[in-house]
Amino acid sequence: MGGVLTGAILAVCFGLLARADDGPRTHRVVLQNFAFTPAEITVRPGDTVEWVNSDIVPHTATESNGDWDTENLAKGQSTQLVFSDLGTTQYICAYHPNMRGKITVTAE
Ligand SMILES: [Cu+2]
Repeated sequence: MGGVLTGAILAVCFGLLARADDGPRTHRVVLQNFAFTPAEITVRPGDTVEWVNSDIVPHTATESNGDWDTENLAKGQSTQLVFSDLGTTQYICAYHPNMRGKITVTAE
């Protein structure tokens, strides 16, 4: 009981600390059940996006015009890219083009 309450208070404190930290962040996108989760994310310039493949089949995260590409991600593999340019970028999985994701880079 006391442990649960302490844990909750600590969680709130860490949440506040995380919000006060203005440095670059890493946003994780999980590739699972033939979908990017979350499919749409908003990041700040300089933030990192990490894709983690939790499916048993390989996937990619490939920008729709080929501007960037994680290349093949096998089961359990992950890779990271840093996004610096403002704007919206859309991507698919090269093997399963019905998998769609969107990243919005904003300084707001
Ligand atoms: Cu795929």
